[in-house]
Amino acid sequence: MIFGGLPGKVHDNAMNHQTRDFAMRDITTTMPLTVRMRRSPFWARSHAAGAQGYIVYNNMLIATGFACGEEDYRHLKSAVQLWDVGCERQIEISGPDAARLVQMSTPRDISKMVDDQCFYIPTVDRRGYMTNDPVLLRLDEDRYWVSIADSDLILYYKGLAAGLGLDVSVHEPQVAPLGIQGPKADELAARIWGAQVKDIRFFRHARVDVNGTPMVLARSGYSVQGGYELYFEGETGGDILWDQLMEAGRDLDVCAGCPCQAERVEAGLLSYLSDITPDMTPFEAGLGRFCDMERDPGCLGWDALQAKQTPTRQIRPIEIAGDPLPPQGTFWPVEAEGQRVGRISSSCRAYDFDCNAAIGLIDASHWEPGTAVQVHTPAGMREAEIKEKFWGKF
Ligand code: THG
Repeated sequence: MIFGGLPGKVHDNAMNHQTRDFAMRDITTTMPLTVRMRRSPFWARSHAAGAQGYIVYNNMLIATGFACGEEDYRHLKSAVQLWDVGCERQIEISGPDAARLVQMSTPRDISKMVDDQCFYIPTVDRRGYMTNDPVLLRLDEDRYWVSIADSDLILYYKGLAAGLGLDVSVHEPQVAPLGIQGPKADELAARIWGAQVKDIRFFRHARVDVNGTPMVLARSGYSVQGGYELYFEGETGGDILWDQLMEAGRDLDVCAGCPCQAERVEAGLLSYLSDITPDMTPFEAGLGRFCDMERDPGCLGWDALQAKQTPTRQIRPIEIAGDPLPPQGTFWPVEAEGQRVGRISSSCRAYDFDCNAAIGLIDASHWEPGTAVQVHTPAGMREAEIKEKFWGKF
């Protein structure tokens, strides 16, 4: 059990060994309640399990932690967690022009995608600037889900569809992904859906039966510990599935969790509007490997990107010296010889590597691995070094 020290009394329910009675704890102490902060079918269970804070993402609440940062991190790396990531909204694009419309938004060639495939795609505007970094799912040749990060990308698709008179439907379906993340995720998913789910390859998906309804289960997720995302459809029944997973995974120490800042920063998983901002190209974001620049696949920003293929600043892993740092609420300036050479957008204590790991956007003059720089942190000026690679799995 990883939730030692939390307020609230233990509710030793046979269905769910880790649910605690948080009925007395009112989220309105930190956030006024309103329907505009939408909540997924898993929110009530996730909240009852002890979510300690939330941010708003795609107009939905997403938890930011359950135990202390280090406990959440160690548990994610050793067991399995259920993540209410319903805020990863789906834009469903269907109809004869669906592939064409999706392709207009990304330089990654989607023409060879197969029906059970997922692609991580940079999406760009006509000038080649990042509008989002979604996971794209191909459901069939004329039906896609664009699983978005935090921006109103749906309006771009609706605008293009209307302006160009495309034969497509663009809408946001009632779909809320549930992350099943961690090294024991395979075992847990197999207990619920059968051993064949272990054969789903990375960034592929299959249909599984969820209490009578077929739903998409993909091998993907915002961690590098392995696992799945179940694209849960509908507004009810999330609590039933949650309880089934908790019960089936009791001996695997399954717990509620959420994307873990320390684990994702040390692995170099980027976050749109933190690490990637709307003034950046995919090349600056280090996402050039997801851009097909040999010939234009039909992306509206492709010509602009051609001219921007050699960036003058780029995302880099950075190690910041010294003790653990406070949480990051602003960009921290990066300097060399008193001149600004970049910014830190995300940082963490990389517990397994006993250092402060960070994601920075660094000018070409100082981005070589081994370069010494200084970072203005709320805890004072710190020495730092550009690294060759992110730290990743331990
Ligand atoms: N899952 C789903 N939708 C999402 C996210 C998610 N939408 C928003 C946000 N997260 C998108 N961000 C990422 C970032 C990285 C990865 C997935 C989503 C990722 N990247 C691998 C990498 O970079 O090595 C693999 C990329 C690939 O090979 O295609 O997994 O978490 N549903």
